[in-house]
Amino acid sequence: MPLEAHVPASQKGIVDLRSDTVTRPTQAMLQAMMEAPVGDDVLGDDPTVTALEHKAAEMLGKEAGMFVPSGTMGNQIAIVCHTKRGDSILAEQEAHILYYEVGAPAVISQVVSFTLPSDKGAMDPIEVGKRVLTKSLHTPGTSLICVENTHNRAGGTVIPMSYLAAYREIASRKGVGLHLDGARVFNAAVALGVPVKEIAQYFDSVSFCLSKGLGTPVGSVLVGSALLIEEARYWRKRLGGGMRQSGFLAACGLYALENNVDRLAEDHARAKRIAEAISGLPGISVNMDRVQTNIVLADFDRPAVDWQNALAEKGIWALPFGDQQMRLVFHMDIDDAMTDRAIEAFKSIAS
Ligand code: TLP
Repeated sequence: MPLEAHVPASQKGIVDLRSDTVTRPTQAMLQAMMEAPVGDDVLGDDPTVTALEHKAAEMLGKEAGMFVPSGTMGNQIAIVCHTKRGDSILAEQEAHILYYEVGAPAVISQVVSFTLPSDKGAMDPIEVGKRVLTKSLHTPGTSLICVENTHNRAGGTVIPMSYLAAYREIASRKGVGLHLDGARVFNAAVALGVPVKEIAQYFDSVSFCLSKGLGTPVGSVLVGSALLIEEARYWRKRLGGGMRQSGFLAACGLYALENNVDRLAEDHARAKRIAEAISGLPGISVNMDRVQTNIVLADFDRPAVDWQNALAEKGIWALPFGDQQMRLVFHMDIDDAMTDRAIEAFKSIAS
């Protein structure tokens, strides 16, 4: 199905690199949606939601899964299930759960968040071990370590498998939970050339997004033990995340898990191609070590907002990611020709 088929007229000609959340469902995905048998999922009888939850759990090697409206809800429900009020969690200092979820761990779970710096999103396991606090009359005991893979603010970087194994060893030895914000865990799996299960095996819970590189309009899945997901269902309802005929959305998720995983490699290749083409143009540099999946962080010698405006005039949309940095994100709705147009726009603005 040609791309034009699912891009509304108002968006035609725009190369939208703001996020991999901007994709529209393809005709095939819409077809899957239309054919989905549905029920009332709050009453527990939507067969398509149940099928998605089973498939997700199976792919990630966990006992159970729960469909949620967003990655934020998946992460925050995981945190509240792993912790008690007054506990602490440990996460990388620019982790999405702390940086972009508007203080939810403090508001919903009422936990203290301790942070660690990282090398490209990967916290040093030795430092993680040192920062796990034992509960005492004085200290808020650590009950959860959170990892993000791929790491968004680090530029879509993949956390090395050896680090994941080390975090697992620490979490088991110290008796704390280990959660993965795997919004883009399928990008990590494709970049490493491993089944996603191999990454998920180290974690007690994983939240992953269907609405990013996998190309669905809405939704994430939280997977973990049957016990954790049972508790998670109470929290989803409490937070207003119980949805009714959500099988229409889950059908997109099922379609994406079956059809859109391997193609993530194309997004990675395009990200690498633009990074190589623009790095070194006057006033632009890209740290190529960070270009590992579908995200490119471009550093400028002038305000990123100037670049944003100049690019927008040429039909290229992207968002500043700091005063002099811009994030370019590749996804299903960007093809080779659009990548070339973006490269040409950068070249003409830089010259
Ligand atoms: N990330 C969005 C923005 O919120 C920044 C984006 O455009 O990248 N974990 C990670 C690592 C994420 O990148 C995101 C979304 C989420 C969780 C939250 O997912 P949603 O938006 O579904 O709540």
